Amino acid sequence: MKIALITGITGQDGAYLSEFLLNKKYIVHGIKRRTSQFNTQRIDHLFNKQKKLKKPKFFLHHGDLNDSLSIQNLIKKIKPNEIYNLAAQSHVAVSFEQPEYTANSDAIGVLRILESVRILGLKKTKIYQAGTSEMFGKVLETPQTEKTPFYPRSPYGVAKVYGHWISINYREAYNMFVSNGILFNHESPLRGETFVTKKIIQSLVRIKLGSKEKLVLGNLYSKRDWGHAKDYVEAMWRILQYQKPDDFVIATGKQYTIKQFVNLVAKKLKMQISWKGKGINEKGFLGKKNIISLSKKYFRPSEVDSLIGDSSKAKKLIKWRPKYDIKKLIDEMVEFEFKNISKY
Ligand code: NAP
Ligand code: F7E
Repeated sequence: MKIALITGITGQDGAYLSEFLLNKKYIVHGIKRRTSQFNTQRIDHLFNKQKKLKKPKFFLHHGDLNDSLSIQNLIKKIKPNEIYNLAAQSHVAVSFEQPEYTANSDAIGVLRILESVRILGLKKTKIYQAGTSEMFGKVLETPQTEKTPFYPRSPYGVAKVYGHWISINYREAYNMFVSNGILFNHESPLRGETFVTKKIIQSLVRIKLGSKEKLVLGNLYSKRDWGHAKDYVEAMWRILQYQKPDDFVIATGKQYTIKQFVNLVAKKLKMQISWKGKGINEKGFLGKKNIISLSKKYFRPSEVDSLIGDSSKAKKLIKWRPKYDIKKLIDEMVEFEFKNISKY
């Protein structure tokens, strides 16, 4: 029975990956942070189900990527076959406000895991590092592949570039099995509420149900390649099952602007939105009612304008195929909101 350790288990991907690995009969350990209120909502259903079994296979431990000792002690105790390093301060806009914290967890945190595995001499432990399309930033090539040079545009992107290269360095210097996934944006009903897809869907569903609120956004014209987290965690697992450590781009190969995403959600909700005005004064109307406006608050000091990935390598070598397209993703996210939003 394989043992997996997931950092960032309380996040979107951590929840989907836990479920995926439990279904594959793994014993799953996860690192969660101590918080003043419960932060395990995304995985409680898995935990409660496992708790009732004679031999539960799901365990949570307190720890933090910014605390070397907690990481090293846990790895020593668990001796995992596979480590999925998903923990990160993952919000790009927040990384401009907390650059040092972001670097500590998203860059040096990776080093802490690699060093722990190296010092402990766990030669068979495989490590997955959660890399991101944000490393391509101001893109130097379109579409982006494993060979496209990086040009990060945020403290988050810069920290992840360190994580990427230190993983390759440990692979080459110490012959460790360390693989990088370079994952493009992936969303789901479990997506954090401050990321743009979830924010748009939650707000438009509330407006559809009669809320008087306004949806306030930033840049409507950046383009993203959006997939579903369920497909992407399967890619993480496939990456570690590949015969050798390697790096893989995971993307759908299709891109949409934020405005197109809003229009697709509105279409699903049967809301006819018309757009008027330019620049920061651009507004979205439902009939005569202004329901969408822009605020400088949500623009970033430096933006990533356009991302679109080419996953040919993953398709060929690890046989990864996404099952969701943007329509299916939006359908699932919208339906989830209707089920979970009761009253406004
Ligand atoms: P997420 O929902 O924001 O989850 C991040 C997780 O990391 C949470 O469990 C969080 O704990 C934990 N965490 C944050 N800082 C930590 C620290 N210092 N020590 C320990 N745990 C910490 O992110 P996600 O969307 O699941 O993404 C998973 C990983 O993939 C991240 O590394 C992200 O940067 C990367 N990634 C994401 C995407 C995407 O589109 N989703 C694309 C490419 C790469 P709390 O619950 O306590 O906050
Ligand atoms: O922004 C624009 C914003 O915050 C997408 C993380 O998972 O994916 C994610 O990073 C775009 C940007 O995701 C709002 O300016 C407009 O151009 O949903 P997001 P992200 O920055 O692409 C990558 C791959 C990761 O690795 C990250 O961890 O939408 N935008 N208006 C807005 N964005 C937000 N959040 N809020 C707005 O109101």
